[in-house]
Amino acid sequence: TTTRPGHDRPHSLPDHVRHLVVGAGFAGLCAAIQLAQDGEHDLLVIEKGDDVGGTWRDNTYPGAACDVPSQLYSFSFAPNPDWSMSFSPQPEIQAYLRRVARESGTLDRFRFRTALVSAGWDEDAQRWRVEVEDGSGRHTLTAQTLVVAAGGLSEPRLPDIDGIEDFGGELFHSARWRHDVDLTGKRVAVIGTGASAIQIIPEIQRRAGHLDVYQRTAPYVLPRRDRRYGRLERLALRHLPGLQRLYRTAIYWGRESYVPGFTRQPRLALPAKRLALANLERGVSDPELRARLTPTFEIGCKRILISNSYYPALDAENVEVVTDPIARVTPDAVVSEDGTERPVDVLVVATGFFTTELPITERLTGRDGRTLAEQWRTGGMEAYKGTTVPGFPNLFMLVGPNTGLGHSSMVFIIESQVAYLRAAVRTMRQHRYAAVEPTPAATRTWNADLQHRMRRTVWSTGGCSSWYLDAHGRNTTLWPRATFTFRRLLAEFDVAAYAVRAPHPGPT
Ligand code: N01
Repeated sequence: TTTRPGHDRPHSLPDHVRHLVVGAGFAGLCAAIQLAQDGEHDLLVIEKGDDVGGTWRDNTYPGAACDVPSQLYSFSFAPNPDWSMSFSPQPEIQAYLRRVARESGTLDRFRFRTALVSAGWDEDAQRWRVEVEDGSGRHTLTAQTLVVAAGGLSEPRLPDIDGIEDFGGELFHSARWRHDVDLTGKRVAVIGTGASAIQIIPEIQRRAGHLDVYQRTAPYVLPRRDRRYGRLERLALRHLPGLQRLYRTAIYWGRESYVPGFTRQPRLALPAKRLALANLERGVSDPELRARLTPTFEIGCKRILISNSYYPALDAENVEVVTDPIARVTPDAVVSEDGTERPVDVLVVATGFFTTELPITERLTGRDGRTLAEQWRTGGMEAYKGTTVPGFPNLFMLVGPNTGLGHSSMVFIIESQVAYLRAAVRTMRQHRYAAVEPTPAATRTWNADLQHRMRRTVWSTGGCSSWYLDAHGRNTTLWPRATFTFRRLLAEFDVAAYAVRAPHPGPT
């Protein structure tokens, strides 16, 4: 038996599946739906949470919304005429993903509250041996392909601050919002001023008695050109599918034509920089505070943020922006390096995620017995086309190394990667390959080219440190070229870049 002694196999978990997808966010959903559309019904999706949605299930903090317009930040195969705003709030995106999952007819292939414990490639069987854990215990199964769609921004990173573990009030990460903690009238502190924090801060400022914002680096914040879709416009979008496609295309090209340009040509970013500084000037009346909120690096080096309410919130009477570094946390206060102790009831850490040392890589063991984390420890994360990895046959990573975007829709990237996965699966069926694995040479060439391109971008030269860069200063998270180039390069499965294995004698 493949079950652990003492545990009956729940009938819902098979011994073997052809395709095992880990994660049910945008990427996992896309993979499951499109594989099923191709007739690949022997598939299973495991999800450690209790719902689909991934980041949009987890990030429920007040003010959570997407800063990419929803007409583009949605599946091309599942348009939604009902977005209420151009930049949709989190509950709407989550409802959209639930609806898409339900209507796809694939939900019976999903197992929720089921986490990946480990997955190791079995070279003899030419399969992945996978251990999962659900409410009833641990179970093993095998899979021919393993699609890791666990997200690039899914594991919260808590700040390593002296004494923080002894804090006696409420403390939580932005991605694990505690809705049971009432902030009304409380002394609240937020650590961080990234994309999450700037959405949270205006909401907290309205409720809290006092708010301290601990800023390590001031971000650039552009005005948020959001708008509500009127009734007539929504009607038109519903009945004229061509209009939705037009919106989507216009938004896509609007972003695409600007973003790749300015990452390499700082002068193209000057209008955006002026706009961000004017936004600061308009939002903050106190010149001394404005000076502290003025970024000291090139625009675009970190993610450019958008908000109309962030600066006015910081300018409010009940808010203090603390730029003196945090020295330590006591059971009831945050102490900055100048010795000032600021009492706090609730500490919100909006300090981001593990991005270059993904915890899931500790759980994946390749052909030679090394984990992916070990393989990446020396040289940093790298994959072939951001998707496949030497030593890890039949592993497909969605939102893998160098596939992230600063300022366009990750859904576009995800659909491109899923197209590549589908093409690989078709090739494997057609030629009866048991396994495909990218060659080290192809992977080296791909990454050398990426890193060469990275050297000239604002992410490397802009004078900031960001989650885009790893401990060696290499940008292993972002895609440095146009997104349509990514799509073109992944449109077909380039089997010449792969070592292929003949079918094994057992059942598939
Ligand atoms: O995290 P971040 P995030 N002491 O890593 C600070 C996406 N997203 O959750 O800049 C003090 O960007 C850190 O300071 P510094 C989006 O891709 C999208 O905000 O490193 N401060 C920074 O200010 C985004 O980029 C949406 O000096 C500490 C902040 O914490 C990504 O998620 C919305 C610290 C972390 O910022 C991550 O955003 C929200 C310490 N020890 C997020 N450690 C959309 O709208 C860290 N910081 C789509």
